[in-house]
Amino acid sequence: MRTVITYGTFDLFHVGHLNILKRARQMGDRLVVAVSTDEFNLNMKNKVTAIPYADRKAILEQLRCVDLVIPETHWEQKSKDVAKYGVDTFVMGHDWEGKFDFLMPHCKVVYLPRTASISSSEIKLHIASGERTQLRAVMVA
Ligand code: C2G
Repeated sequence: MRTVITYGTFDLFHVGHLNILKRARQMGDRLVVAVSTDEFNLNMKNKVTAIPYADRKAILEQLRCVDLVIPETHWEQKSKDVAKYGVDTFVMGHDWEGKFDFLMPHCKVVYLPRTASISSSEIKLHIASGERTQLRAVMVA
């Protein structure tokens, strides 16, 4: 059983999140997703999530490509998670390039290209601007 893990907030779920989760799942037989709690986002990422942790977790748990959702409560939990879940591959978007190379002795570390022109903050700005256009990002197969 090849286990893949990835981490994120997944606020205002969008196709950029879906793309990385689908691609991560294709790298193994099981995908574990560590979702940042509201407290972790506020205290450690200085992010106020629009959607509460419980709802972000419920959405991810309904995706065919996600097998298990766990909470992300602190930066340092990754090494323990890799051991606890028998992780073979750790996946993140390339905006995190290099930041998690310390995991390399324990598992494969893969940084994937981000999906262009979509992010939770872009969605918030787009709505706040009153734009009558749509945010168009590309879904990968
Ligand atoms: N992502 C992407 N394309 C986008 C937006 C996000 O590929 N257009 C990826 C990010 O690179 C990340 C994942 O989707 O791998 C989740 O993104 P966020 O919810 O923004 O999570 P982040 O704030 O990057 O938190 O310990 C790691 C952190 O929890 C990651």
